[in-house]
Amino acid sequence: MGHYKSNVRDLEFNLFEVLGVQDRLGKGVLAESDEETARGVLTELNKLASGPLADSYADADRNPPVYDPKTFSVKIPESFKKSYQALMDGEWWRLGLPNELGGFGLPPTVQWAAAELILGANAPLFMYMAGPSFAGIVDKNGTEEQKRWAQVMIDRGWGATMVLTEPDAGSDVGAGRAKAVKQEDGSWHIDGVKRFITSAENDMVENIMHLVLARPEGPGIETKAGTKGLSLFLVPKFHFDGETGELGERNGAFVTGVEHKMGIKASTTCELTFGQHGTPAKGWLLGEVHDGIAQMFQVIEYARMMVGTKAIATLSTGYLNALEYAKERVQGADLPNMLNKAAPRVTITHHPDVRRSLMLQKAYAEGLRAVYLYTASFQDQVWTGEGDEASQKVAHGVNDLLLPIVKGVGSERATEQLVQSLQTFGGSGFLQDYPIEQYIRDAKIDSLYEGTTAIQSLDFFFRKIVRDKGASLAYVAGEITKTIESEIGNGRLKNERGLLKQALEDTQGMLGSLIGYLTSSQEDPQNINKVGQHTVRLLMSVGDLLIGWQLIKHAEVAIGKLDAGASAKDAPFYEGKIAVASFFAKSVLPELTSRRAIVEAADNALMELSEAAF
Ligand code: ST9
Ligand code: FAD
Repeated sequence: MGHYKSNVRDLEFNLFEVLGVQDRLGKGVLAESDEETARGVLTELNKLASGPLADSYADADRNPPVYDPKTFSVKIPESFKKSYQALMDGEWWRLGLPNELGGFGLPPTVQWAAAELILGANAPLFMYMAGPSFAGIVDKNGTEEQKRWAQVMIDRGWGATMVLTEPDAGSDVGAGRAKAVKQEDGSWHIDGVKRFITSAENDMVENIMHLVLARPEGPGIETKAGTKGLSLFLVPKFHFDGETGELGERNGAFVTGVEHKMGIKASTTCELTFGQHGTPAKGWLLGEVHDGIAQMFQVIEYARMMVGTKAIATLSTGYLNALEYAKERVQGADLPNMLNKAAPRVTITHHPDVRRSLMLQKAYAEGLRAVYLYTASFQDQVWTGEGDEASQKVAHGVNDLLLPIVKGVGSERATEQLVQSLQTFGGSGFLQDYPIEQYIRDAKIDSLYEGTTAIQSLDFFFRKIVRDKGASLAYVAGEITKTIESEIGNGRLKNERGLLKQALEDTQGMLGSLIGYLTSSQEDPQNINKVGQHTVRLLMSVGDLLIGWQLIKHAEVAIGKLDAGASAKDAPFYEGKIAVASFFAKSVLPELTSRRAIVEAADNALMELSEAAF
């Protein structure tokens, strides 16, 4: 058996029993698909993920890609190449494409559910497969000529990268110094050094299209500071014939180093140097418009959803591995028999603390899955274009609001709970005999790249709540209130709904305080630092609120199924849904009350302290 333990049952529960995705299929842009197609995709991909994709997971970690500085090239381990080939042969890169570019005609909910399987089995494979999805963005924003390039990228299976970060410009992308100088032939020469660029070199694809942010320069071009002065350039590794895709000369974008790192070692993290090795790095302005940061955010939004889903996928397989181990590992006697030294030894699932930890892992794994698929259900609406202008606006807004939750909360909780999965294994978890230590190393990156958790929290508060005037948040709060005020669960979820009500009030209380500090910063600018100290706490708390809410909604569906007479195979699954909702409501949601008190009592002592005192 490979390392990857998927949870297709729970994916299908979310899609077909909770979100009712099947009702959207068979119409409009989804005309070609139905429930059977969607279930078929999950079944097929699950086989591939658990077998050929998962096969190289450990090997590519122990024998990572090797960089050759003489040729600026990278050798990917053979085992990993085999997995990648299996993914490409199945044409799974079509999943995220719109119909006109050869997509499967499935909505984002199904796309992300399918992505979870690849991401949980071997995430770097998914990242190397970025070419077609990034081609979709080139197609959407490009000139007629660039739209043809997008098709070439797809047809020839090219790789692609997103190139923002520089040594002095990480979170602060606007500090980037790479420049682009306009040439007479309409192209641009890119000059500068970018770092930490994922997939910028590998020997699995014939060409790589780099999507590069650089600051344009030249006669008649106004140079602007910050992110708004950046433009997005298409910079291929090899020049190519725009019609046939046939490769030409090497372009001057060279990988000048590959990082040695803690995890996701199969994924190359590259220093990418433009125009400094005797060959100019030629690029073309995307869509002939200077709108780089907004264009790049189309890529970033996709990538943030991917990163959150990756983290959640890893937590899920971590939990299921821990669960399997706990059911078999015999150690100690039942607590009620602790004084009887001759009492029979039991499996560790009999120990209350192991049960507590397993149930918390389950809550975050299944609760976060529910949150990312709930988020994707708004992407479905955007994808199909259904509904009037107002409901489209809501769908866009709620998706934007929830992305930092999926990415920020998903990554933080996954890392934290994967440490608990390891704990379930005792000392054995520390060994490379089990996948958990690699899961922890591989998932840690998720809270760092695509904007750190602090950046997600600032985005959440300032852009997604304050700038949105609370509209999207009010929509979601309204949905939560409907659950609180409903009679769902035939009386069985009354206590849980009460706890959810308190959690909603506590989160609203936290938000109210932060808005208060923000407003008062107009008189005392230092007050904004009170906001900055607590935005991560707010983000994590809203995350817990949403998880608690989704789990209760799931419990409602489960109660209905059990009341209607679920099969013997399904009954434990539904009972687990009710148990996990109740557990989370009783043991996590009450923590929001103390977090609210902390936010309400915020002061600036931390900010007034001298650095020397740290
Ligand atoms: C990275 C890559 O880390 C890691 C992994 C890569 C993997 C690649 C592969 C993945 C895909 C695989 C696909 C496989 C396909 C298979 C298919 C299966 C389904 N939303 O607030 P302001 C824009 S990459 C939208 O003033 P500052 C907006 O245009 C590196 N737009 O910002 C705005 O203008 P306006 C990642 C947003 O103070 C403008 O920016 N690096 C948003 O100037 C300025 O906004 C980072 O993520 C948003 N949320 O700059 C950087 N926010 O306001 C993190 C901003 O007029 N740092 N815009 O609309 C930040 O995000 C900063 O907050 C900052 C601040 C740079 C935006
Ligand atoms: P910094 O920005 O220096 O942050 C350091 C610390 O300060 C963090 O804790 C951060 O949260 C905090 N901080 C910074 N600014 C603020 C603020 N305003 N408020 C509060 N806290 C703040 N980049 C690409 O462009 N393309 C890629 O493909 C890519 N892939 C990557 C792959 C890997 C493996 C890694 C490690 C990085 C990758 N990156 C990529 C870069 C990644 O996006 C950045 O590392 C990330 O955005 C953080 O930037 P930084 O490392 O410079 O940290």
